[in-house]
Amino acid sequence: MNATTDCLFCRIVAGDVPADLVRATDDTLAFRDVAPQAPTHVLVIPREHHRDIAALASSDPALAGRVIADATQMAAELDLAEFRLVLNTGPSAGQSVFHVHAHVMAGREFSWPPG
Ligand code: DGP
Repeated sequence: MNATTDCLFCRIVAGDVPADLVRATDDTLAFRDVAPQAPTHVLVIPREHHRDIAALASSDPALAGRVIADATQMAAELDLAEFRLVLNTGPSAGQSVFHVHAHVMAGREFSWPPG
């Protein structure tokens, strides 16, 4: 796969696909999910292409840490006292876009176990 042209989230990073940006750092972007599953639903991604959190944590654990740190920092900036943080990893776990992303969801009650 050519990450820059074939990956939807790489195209968002490149500015070729529009996104409702919430936060940007040198390493990560946070933007609103196009199909929100909660009143607040933001995706946090590394700018660099990695397929999923397992691939990212194995090739660059420091960047994996920054994705999580930036997700929690973004939640604090949005005044989200409580939130759900989800990284679907693989199709059977619900991953549909294969550029690692952390879902930050808040503003409603969440059930457990997740479906
Ligand atoms: P997952 O199923 O965990 O891979 O989550 C992918 C999420 O990406 C899903 O919640 C919908 C969201 N999404 C898909 N296409 C777009 C898009 O073009 N823009 C934005 N902002 N979100 C998208």
